[in-house]
Amino acid sequence: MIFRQLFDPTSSTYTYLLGDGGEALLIDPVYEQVPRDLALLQELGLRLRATLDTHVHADHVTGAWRLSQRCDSGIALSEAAGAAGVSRPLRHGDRIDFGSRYLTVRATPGHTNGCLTYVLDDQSMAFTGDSLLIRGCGRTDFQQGSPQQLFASVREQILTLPDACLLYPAHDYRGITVTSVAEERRFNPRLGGDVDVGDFTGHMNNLNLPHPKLMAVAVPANLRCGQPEGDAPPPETPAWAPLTLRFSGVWEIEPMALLEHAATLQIVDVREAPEFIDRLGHLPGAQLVPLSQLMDRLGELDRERPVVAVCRSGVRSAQASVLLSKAGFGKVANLAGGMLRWRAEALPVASDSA
Ligand SMILES: N[C@@H](CCC(=O)N[C@@H](CS)C(=O)NCC(=O)O)C(=O)O
Ligand SMILES: [Fe+2]
Repeated sequence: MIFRQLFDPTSSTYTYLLGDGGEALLIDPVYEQVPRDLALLQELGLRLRATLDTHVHADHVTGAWRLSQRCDSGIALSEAAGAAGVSRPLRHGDRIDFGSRYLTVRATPGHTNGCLTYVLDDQSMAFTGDSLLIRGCGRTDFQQGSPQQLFASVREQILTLPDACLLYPAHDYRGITVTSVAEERRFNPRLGGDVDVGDFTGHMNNLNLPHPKLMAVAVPANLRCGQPEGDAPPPETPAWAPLTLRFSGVWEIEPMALLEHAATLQIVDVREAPEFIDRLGHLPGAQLVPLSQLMDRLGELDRERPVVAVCRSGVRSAQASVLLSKAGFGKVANLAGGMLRWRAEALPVASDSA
């Protein structure tokens, strides 16, 4: 059997590829990582049979719909999630085949009402979504979450698997990749050892976490299995630089890729004038056109050359990218993470005034 664990650094999400007999499943694919997943499937000679989400995610958009468009793959998700566009609504006890292997479905509600855990046929691995994280668990304060339900799900459906069963979560915010049933039974501070449902509920009701940054976008999008609103087909990948399409529709360029392609591009810094020469500095050769003046100064830009918009964190420049595209510029991208990431990666800066 082929097994790969893939990571999305933006949302700290793990996507899992399982393959056998030329057929593959992807568990929890991420919208922006679909080109990566397609390349891997192609290189490993696998046909994608289905994508399986462990639940309706609140922090990133699923790649399920986008992959189904490219691979004709099925879309599997808990029936209880009530999402549109699911081709295979799942229930506890269902079986999902790939090659000569299969996963069984266990309902593990509590983080959301539709959370599922997928267990490999020989019980050597299980994919727990956010029901059980490494030494932790998913929060229970939205999407019909319930600490009492989560406690029962983990104790009865996950920690009853064999000691040696490896557990693969949907996220880890510290970069730890895998755990086991024996380890979590002993060391999970919320759900292992002698903790009881009262202790657990008290803990979970006092987490006071801010909502995920993307929640307002991700939940409605995931209730459509990641299909963008409207009928527009996903745009072709531009060839002028390696770019990533964000679910918002904005193309992004990574700092290193921008450095490599800088000579052929126009770099437009959309911050205000004082920021251009403050301690962050600016990209060598950048042209200063503050966002507030952009639409009045389009004539200063070359419509034939690709434009990369830059700001402090990547938020204002994302808006600038949308405005430029709407104004008819065909080759536009946003610098991912803005000057903050550019500086964090120790790339060259200038500090002269415009
Ligand atoms: N900072 C992250 C937070 C993500 C978050 O809240 N994740 C959920 C899973 S969808 C969770 O249960 N996290 C558990 C925790 O942070 O302890 C974001 O904004 O996306
Ligand atoms: Fe989640």
